[in-house]
Amino acid sequence: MNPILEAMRGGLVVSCQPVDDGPMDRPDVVAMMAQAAVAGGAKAIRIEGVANLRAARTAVSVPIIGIVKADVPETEPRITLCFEDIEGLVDAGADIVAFDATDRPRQVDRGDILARIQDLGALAMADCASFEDAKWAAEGGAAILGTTLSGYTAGTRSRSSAPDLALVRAFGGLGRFIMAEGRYDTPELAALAIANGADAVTVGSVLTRLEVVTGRFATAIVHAHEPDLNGFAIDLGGTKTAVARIENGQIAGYCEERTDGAASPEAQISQIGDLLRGIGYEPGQPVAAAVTGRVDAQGRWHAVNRQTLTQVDAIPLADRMSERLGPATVLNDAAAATLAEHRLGAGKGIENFAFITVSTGVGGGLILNGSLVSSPNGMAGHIGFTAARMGAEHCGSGRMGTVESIASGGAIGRAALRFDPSVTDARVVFERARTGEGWAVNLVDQSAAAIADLVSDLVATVGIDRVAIGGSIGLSEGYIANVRAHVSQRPTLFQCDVVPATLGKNAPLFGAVLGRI
Ligand code: BMX
Repeated sequence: MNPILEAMRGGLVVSCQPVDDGPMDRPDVVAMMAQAAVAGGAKAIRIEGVANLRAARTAVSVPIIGIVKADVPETEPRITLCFEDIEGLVDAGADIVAFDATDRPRQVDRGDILARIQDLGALAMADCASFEDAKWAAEGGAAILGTTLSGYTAGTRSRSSAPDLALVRAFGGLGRFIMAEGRYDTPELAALAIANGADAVTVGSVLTRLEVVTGRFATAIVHAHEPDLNGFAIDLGGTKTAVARIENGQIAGYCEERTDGAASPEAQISQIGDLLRGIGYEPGQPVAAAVTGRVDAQGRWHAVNRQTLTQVDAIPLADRMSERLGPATVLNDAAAATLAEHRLGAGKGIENFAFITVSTGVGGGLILNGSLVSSPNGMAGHIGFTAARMGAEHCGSGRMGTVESIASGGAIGRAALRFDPSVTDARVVFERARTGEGWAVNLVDQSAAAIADLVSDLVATVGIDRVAIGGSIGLSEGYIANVRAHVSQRPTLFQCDVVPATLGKNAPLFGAVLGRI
């Protein structure tokens, strides 16, 4: 049993690395940081630079992991790249020397670096970005395998900003001391690393980079009046299913796939689970979902348009998602988008506001006197199922002549088949309309006219002041101008502001998270 490893096992390692060239970037300050960290319970410290390490060595007796960072032209690796640095660190008192163990090209081969560390009698810690790096290092005799570089190399940059717990688990089979390192910036995440099999956890910036931590607080305060937009969001629409990781109101991770409307709810949840894992989701974390279809007060999910989703009827979706993913909230996609456009987008500051999505279906949501209109049966806002003057078809809801049956992407695509059986979907109709093909121009115009009627109906029904239009059809080029032209032909009393939604395809994702608050 190596006493240095045993001294660290199950413990916290603090990386005392002040911001480069910052006011705290001095050996004496680093030594004080090390002392403070040990006083706070750190079992070891990680230090960058020979001078810093020499100073810290005199201040603490716990194991010290030493590195030297260097920016070498045309070289991606930065951590402990040459023999002189290793010798300097060991001479200064490092017990462990960490080095870049990735297989990226550099002047001194990583195998020679590893051997030199061992020759000098120090323990070698391999800073890895992948399982392959760790396997190579373990076979070379490295004592410690660190997940340090996951997310910081070209091949791993896309990985989420969450800590790479999967890599910690993967190192489990290599029979070496596992150091979880990289983005463990809360006590909960550090504990999660140990729970996932790490022998110790290294934490840096959030403990020793005052500028960085201050910046996070300062940013949070600047955004204090803005809603806390963080979390994993889901948008299950009639055509696409998207997931996103939202961090401080920004989409930090995103991916989407086609929705299979004929799939079972279980299969939908599995697809969502796979997509979420792709953006760093860990089972048990909360999710906020926006879904096409109505969601009643008991959290049950029902398709109104049974052509869009064929197997969705009274599904306790929030419960199912909570069982299979994490604590879940669910609301209708258009209602979610309405919330987002009202709080963050085109409806900001408007007390009586409506959002209409013209996409696979025609959905919507109403804000009256500043609040989202909802109903126990989940039907409130399903304005796509109101009657349209020109409607002559059934839509999947079973009702005849609805706005959805004439204006939605699904309806436009189906109607086009009468004119050209080769047309695949509404996008093709819009392309053909742009080239001036009469039948296509008419279908698009009919859709816009039906939406214009809907706008006037909303003014007549609830006195709406502004309508924002979104969705793949609604935001396509020239569509809103077309709607506005039709609205302007109505008596002024039945007109209102018609604007494009500003959050685009992300509106339901932001709204899902807002709907949770
Ligand atoms: C339909 C209805 C609404 C939905 C709207 C937009 C179903 C399955 N959906 O009117 O609940 O909000 O479509 O949905 O009945 P999307 O699929 O076009 O985003």
